[in-house]
Amino acid sequence: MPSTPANKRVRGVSVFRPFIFGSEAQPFDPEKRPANAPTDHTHQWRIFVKGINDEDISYWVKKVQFKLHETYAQNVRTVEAPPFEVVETGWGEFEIQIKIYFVPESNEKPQTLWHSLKLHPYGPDAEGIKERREVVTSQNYEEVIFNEPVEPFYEVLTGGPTAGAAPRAKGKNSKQGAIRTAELPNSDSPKNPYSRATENKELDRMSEAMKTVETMIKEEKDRLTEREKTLAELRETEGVPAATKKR
Ligand code: SLL
Repeated sequence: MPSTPANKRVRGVSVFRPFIFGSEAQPFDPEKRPANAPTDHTHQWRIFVKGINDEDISYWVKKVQFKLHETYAQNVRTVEAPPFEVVETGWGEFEIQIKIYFVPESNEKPQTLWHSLKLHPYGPDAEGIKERREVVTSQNYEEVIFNEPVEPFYEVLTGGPTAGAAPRAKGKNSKQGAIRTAELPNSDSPKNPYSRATENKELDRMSEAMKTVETMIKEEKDRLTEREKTLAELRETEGVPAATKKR
């Protein structure tokens, strides 16, 4: 059987994979500070890259490199296996560079993202959250799109051979077991806020916002027409030519 060519691209096909990246932080409980934390540290935090609903992403992510602030010893941390995360303690917020390396079959360059580590609560009830020493989460939903992936990677991504890249029935022709997809769960759960339901809510919110903007534009246009009318009337009554009129 001929082996799959390593560099042949699956033409006309894009495969996307969703993931979440972000941080969680919590102030130390004064009663139980981590024994090895330096005295100026105030928080424990975690930076992570993970699948939606904790889905395993290691079939397409080979490793993740987190570049912490230079105040940290060995500030470049590479995580070769899931969970792709770094747990640390500290006192300050900073930007973390996240570099996602894809599996070797992908033939793709690593992708770089940035995340602002948040230690302090923000938004409504920030004070309450601080007082109760609740976890501060700052995370984002992201999708990586592989345009025309090379054939071996397409197989890794989808769990099946390309077969002309046509959609196949579940399990049919599958060399590696289950067909893989990037579908979101239908509804969210306390652990996972990213679902079709949240996506639909977001779309509704956006179409509401668009309606509001359209109304605002219409009102603004009406006001402008009204002003132009007043201006024309003034010119008429004052009898001053438009070009020379001064205030
Ligand atoms: C700030 N620009 O001033 C930021 C820097 C640095 C954070 C934050 C401790 C490192 C360590 C730490 O939290 N560094 O002691 O290992 O807010």
